[in-house]
Amino acid sequence: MVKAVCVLNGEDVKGTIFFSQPDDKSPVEITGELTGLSKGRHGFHIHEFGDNTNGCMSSGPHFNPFGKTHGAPNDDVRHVGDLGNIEAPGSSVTKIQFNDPIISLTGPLNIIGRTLVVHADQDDLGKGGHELSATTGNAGARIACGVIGITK
Ligand SMILES: [Cu+2]
Ligand SMILES: [Zn+2]
Repeated sequence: MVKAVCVLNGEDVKGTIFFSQPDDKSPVEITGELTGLSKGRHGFHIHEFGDNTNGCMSSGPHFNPFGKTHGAPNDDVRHVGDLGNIEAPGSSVTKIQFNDPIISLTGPLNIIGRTLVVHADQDDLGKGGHELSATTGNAGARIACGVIGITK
């Protein structure tokens, strides 16, 4: 079992997200809680760099080792870092629990040392027809981020 953690820190949005993977063939389970998110969907991605020297902007583009187009988590054509959207209830804590079969905590698709980003807006999953749909899902500002680290 490999486990990782990310403490997200934004102006209003804060939380902790846990990643676990029983072995390198298994999906990664993502769980956690966030506070301060506005009601509705928010883009949720792994960005390439674990660099927050200039805040969330220094984390670069979506983690995309295969040079693919932005997509939905269940699309064949997606960035490795495309985890889609999380949905906030608005008035209470946002609870997160889902699996992703593409990201990994070991090997070439390892996300440890990269940055988890929560966006202001909904990720259109590549289908919004905006010029940014194919690269970012037009998900807007990076409102919280944190570097993913190894934990026990
Ligand atoms: Cu993003
Ligand atoms: Zn993407």
